[in-house]
Amino acid sequence: MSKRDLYKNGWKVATIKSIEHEIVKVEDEAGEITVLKELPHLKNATSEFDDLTVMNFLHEPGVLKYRYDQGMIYTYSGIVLIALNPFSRLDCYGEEVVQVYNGRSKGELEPHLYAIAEDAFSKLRRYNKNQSVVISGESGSGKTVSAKFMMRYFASADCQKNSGIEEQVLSTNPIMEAFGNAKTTRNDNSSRFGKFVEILFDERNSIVERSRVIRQAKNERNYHIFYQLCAGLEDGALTLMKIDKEKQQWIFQVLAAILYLGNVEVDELDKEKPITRNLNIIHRLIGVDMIELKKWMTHRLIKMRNESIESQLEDHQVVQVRDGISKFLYSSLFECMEYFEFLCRANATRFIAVLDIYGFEYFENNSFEQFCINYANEKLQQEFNRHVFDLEQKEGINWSFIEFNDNSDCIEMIENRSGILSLLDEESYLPRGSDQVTIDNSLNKSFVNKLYQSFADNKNKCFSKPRFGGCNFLIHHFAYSVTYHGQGFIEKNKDNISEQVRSLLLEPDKLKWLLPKRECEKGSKRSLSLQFKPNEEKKPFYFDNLYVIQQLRACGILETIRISCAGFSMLSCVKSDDSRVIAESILKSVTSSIGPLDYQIGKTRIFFRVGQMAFIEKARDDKMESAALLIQKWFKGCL
Ligand code: AD9
Ligand code: MG
Repeated sequence: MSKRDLYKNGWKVATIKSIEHEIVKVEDEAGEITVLKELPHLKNATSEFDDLTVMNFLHEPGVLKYRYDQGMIYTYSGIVLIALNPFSRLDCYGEEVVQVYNGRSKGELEPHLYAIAEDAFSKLRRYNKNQSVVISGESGSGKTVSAKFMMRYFASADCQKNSGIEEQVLSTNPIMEAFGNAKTTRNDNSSRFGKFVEILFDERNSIVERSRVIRQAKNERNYHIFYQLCAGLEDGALTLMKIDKEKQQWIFQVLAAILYLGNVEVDELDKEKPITRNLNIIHRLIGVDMIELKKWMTHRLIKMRNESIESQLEDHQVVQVRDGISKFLYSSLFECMEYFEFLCRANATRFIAVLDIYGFEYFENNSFEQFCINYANEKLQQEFNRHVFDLEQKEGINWSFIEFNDNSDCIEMIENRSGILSLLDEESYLPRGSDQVTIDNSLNKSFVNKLYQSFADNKNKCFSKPRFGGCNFLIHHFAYSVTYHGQGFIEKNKDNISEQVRSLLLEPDKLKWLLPKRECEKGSKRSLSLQFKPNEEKKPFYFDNLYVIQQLRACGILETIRISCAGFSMLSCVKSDDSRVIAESILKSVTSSIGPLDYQIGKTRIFFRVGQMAFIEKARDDKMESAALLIQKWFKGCL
């Protein structure tokens, strides 16, 4: 086993032959000897764990590979469920499996998404508290598929009481995906919007990636809906969302108009030329005034103190306006679809939320879209850290301090008052903002130069200026370091259209219904602020040791396990001193089964060692049941 081999494979199984003077000799299965300067990770006696927290020797887990090779894609790691993408259709999601998990507590059965769903469902009922399931992972790792199975579980569990919900919840998925997903080089069905679905109670927030409408990277595609439109949509796909025929027709017309807008060339807009076929079709489709549209695609109004003057736009600005209109129309349409989805759900007082966002991504060329997506993932990771590490450490619990991958510096660099987003906004709204390194290198004129100045010169550890900078800059994210190409950031960030174009688009009846939410934003200018080789072919059950390790490290899985092993899994809330005393006495009363070392009382929470919480819950259920029996008996006696 050469060191190179080891590096390439992430880990290898070997036997320790000798340890002398801090030199360790190991022999691999092929009989090759390697000399190491430190003790390697020790292999666990068995790999038959379904929760990484119970392993004796904690290291990047061969357990996952062992399970994956046997077709088991789910493994617990304390409160986290790790899912490995099988890239193969599994038969473990059917209705009969839903029924098996229904009503069973987590840990009773094989790890599964349904167990997590059931856990959330039972906590919602038991504590009458809203629950959230956060799904994180790189692009293509399986978040959206998992979210859909979760929703299927909730829908069918809910079905018993509330029939019809399942059909509504699940039927909206294909439509939202048609409008919000597209092929990228990492995922044929990549989400370009973040989705926060609240089941039972309803509200959501999402932002769709707009620039895809006008431009796609090599080997990528526009939103699925455009291809479906061209291929001839099936009749009535939108009917389930209760969108009437007339509105459906308008939706298709807006989509078609976006396609025709893309065909409009700058020279067709020449003042001297007659109205072209493309503009004519756009007019027929969405009813905008052709003459006015042509005028405001090629001119802008500059307001002086007492007068306004129209000035001719340069060619590249005309293209920007044209693309801005497409992006505006598409994102309005997307918001509208969400609104319809919202309307077709029932209202309730409690919810289980499922968050499925666009996963962390990096390509050969990374631009503003990747920056926004990775920033969102950075925030999600921070939330995870806060939930799992910060919270427990702040409770003043007595365990050795565990270092974790704190990404707050990176987030601060992006979002604080003089951070990347502020600099981008500042540059975007300067009359001469430039997103290219200026030839004379005059620093303040370029966004990227401003970044170099603010972060590289100050040696911010989350930022680097590449040796051959050009317009590139490097951000060291929690998951990977990503090189961004600064060109295009400003144009994509501006993402707004002029007052004149906006009111033009709001005029026709065919568009008015589409834009109600947008109208309130009127006047406020808001900005939007490696090659990928492993399993690129999406082969079924292909396990790349190194790549899996990398992903586990990036999201701090091992640190979570260390906390759970060294310490305690949460919780239960302690509100006041009184309840603290009560909780303490309850715990003391059950110490024949739970020892004093199995829990610790923090400032606002109680922490239990792994497994103890389930024990207490079971004890409570037993007590409740016997109390119920007693009451029934007493009641019968009275009768
Ligand atoms: V992105 O961040 O939106 O680009 P996701 O959402 O993480 O990404 P997605 O859920 O779309 O990835 O999964 C990618 C592909 O992996 C799917 O199209 C399936 O082909 C495959 N996949 C993922 N999970 C499963 C699964 N549980 N069973 C079978 C799966 N195939
Ligand atoms: Mg997705």
